[in-house]
Amino acid sequence: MVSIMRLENTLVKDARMLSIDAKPYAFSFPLQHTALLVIDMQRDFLLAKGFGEIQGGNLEAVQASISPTKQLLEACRGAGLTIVHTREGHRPDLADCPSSKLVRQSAAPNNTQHNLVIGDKGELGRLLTRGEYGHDIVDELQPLPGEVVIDKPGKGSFWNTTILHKLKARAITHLIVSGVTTECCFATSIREANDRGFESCGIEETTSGYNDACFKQSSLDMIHWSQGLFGFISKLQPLLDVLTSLSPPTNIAHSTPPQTPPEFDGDLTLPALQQAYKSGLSPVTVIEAVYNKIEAYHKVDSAVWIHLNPKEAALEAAKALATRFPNRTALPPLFGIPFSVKDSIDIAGHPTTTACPPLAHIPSASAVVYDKVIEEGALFIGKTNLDQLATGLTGCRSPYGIPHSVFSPKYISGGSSSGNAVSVGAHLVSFSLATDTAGSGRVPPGFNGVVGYKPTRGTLSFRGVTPACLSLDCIALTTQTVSDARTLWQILESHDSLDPYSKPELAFERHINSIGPQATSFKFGIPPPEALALCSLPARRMFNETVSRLQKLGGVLTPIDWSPFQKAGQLLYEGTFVSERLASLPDDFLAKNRSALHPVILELMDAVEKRQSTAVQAYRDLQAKTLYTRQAEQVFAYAKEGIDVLVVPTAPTHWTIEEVLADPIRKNSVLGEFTHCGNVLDLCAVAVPAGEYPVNELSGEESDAGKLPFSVTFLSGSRLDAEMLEIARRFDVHVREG
Ligand code: TIU
Repeated sequence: MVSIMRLENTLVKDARMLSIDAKPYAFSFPLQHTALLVIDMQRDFLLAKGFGEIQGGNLEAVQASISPTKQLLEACRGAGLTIVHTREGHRPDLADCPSSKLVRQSAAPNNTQHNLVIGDKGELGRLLTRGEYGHDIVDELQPLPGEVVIDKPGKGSFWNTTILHKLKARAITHLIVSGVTTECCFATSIREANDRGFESCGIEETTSGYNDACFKQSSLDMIHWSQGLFGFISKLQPLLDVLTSLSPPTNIAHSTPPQTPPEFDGDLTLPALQQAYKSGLSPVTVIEAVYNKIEAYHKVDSAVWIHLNPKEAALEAAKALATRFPNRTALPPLFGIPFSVKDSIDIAGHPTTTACPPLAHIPSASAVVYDKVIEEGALFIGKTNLDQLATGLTGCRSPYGIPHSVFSPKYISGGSSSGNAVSVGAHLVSFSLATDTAGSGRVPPGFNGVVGYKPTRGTLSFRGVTPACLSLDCIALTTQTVSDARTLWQILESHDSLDPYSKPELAFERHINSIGPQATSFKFGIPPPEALALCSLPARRMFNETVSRLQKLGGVLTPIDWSPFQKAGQLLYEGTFVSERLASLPDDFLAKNRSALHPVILELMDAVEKRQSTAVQAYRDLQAKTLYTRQAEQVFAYAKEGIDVLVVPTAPTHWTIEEVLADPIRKNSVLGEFTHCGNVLDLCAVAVPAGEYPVNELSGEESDAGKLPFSVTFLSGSRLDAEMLEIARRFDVHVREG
């Protein structure tokens, strides 16, 4: 009973519940988890001479729905809801158009109506064809930057689209539905949403069809019939009343920028900067502040950056951005957000070193992920230090110096993405683009009090990055909060046909739990005591506290089989896979560059060569990897005993720089105990700050002042990122709010 009450309290705090009069009974929805779905408000369906006129003739009713839909859209934008627009239509080559859809209606024996079919040239362009004027949304309801637009080939919004994935990625469980036509795409979409676990409420005045007299009422009645067969139906006014009554700052999106621009308060998290920019803050002010901080931090740690973008260049970019987006109510999601980049990721015209001078070059094209964040308005600050060849978890293997933890000059920053994590942890930038092969995107964030997210491999393009171990590499995101990591993930995620390891865009997705205790309770597993024995005393204490915290958040501790995770981790360095680190380098690279390599990297690579691993051994390892991957899938299976997330300490302990320098290889391998398995088993993972402990609890030296960060990593199965991130986000918020 107590735990249910606690759960409900967390729910209420986390997600404000609103309620409106509806049929068959009041529709209650958590603001933070609700999206507005605007279906197919395209010129083709609403304007004369489009596809709709051929289909149904009477456009009066559908046109009358534009104005109420605009009211609804503005109220939802003002309340900060996720907005999703859909457009029905097909690729210009019609490859995604089934023949039935193309032919059936025009094949009717006494057809006089369907003389033009999909793809034929009409007065608004080719009918229902992507890229044509008629296919786009009417002027009044045009999407704003950052709003989701789903191009769908079917009547339903879910068939052959990424909508379910995008809604889950934003932790949406409830939908407010509008659009045309009631009998067709509106009704089909609500039925599809119902099967996927959503709670939907259709808004009467914001939907209509070509035959309202006969169909509209029955279509709506079918949705709420039998005490809510598919969902809810409400009038517009009650919803407008509740949304517009919400207090600012959620309504600030539509307020006029004040005459005096706000001061920059130093908060670099995405929502804080987005809000400040909407209120008129200049990106130039932020860039000035960022460079001042970088200069000051250089005195604390001079090993963070390998290449800083000249301040003048960053200021120019900030000014150009302000000119490119003069309308502060329609800014792209990363407008003016400062970021750093691991120096193994290419940026055209800037050197890439991978902390290995013999590999240094100036690329002519940028990595796909870099281009995407720039496209969305982010501002590049500099390239950060890393363990040479992105090989290592310590941050002590670079010819450009040893960055230290932002918590203490004695303690390591972690690697290989050392500079990334320090640049975010020291609040020099909002986020950093990193990589993760064996834990490089998780351990450094863990040692610097920030978030490190490694999406499922192949869901973000890896093109334009120097590989460490290509078949296991992936992009990782370093941020202040899980919520920021999730926002970036959604901007960056897409299939890249030129990246051979890129996964297909569409995958089977589980249903969501939108209501009841299942919506917030989850099952989690942890490593067995034998595995945790490797941890330092404070790490064990903090991990136990994490388990209690998760239980307070609705987590149910569930026993698991740890062996696939442990064995997969061992495969990475104790087997043949480490040879792949040599595979991307020229055959004679080691021999030719011995003097230019970091001594620890040289020792490692020499050891790999000396092993003379055979093809037979490599195949055995590949077979073992496949077996452990299947076994791990069972742990996360969609079954009663399956868990939602595996929770582990990000690293077993936090070494001093001195300790690592004295024993560089063994100290490094300890750090990977809980990260190595991640990419071998095709998992997703996110490292999240989980409190701090006194340095002397670890060192045993009374005189050691200060604190060190503790971090836990949430892991889940391939492509279960959305589910994992939402649990991690709730944990993150809980820790921050104490
Ligand atoms: N009525 C009709 O033909 N509609 C469609 O094809 N699409 C939508 O309803 N959007």
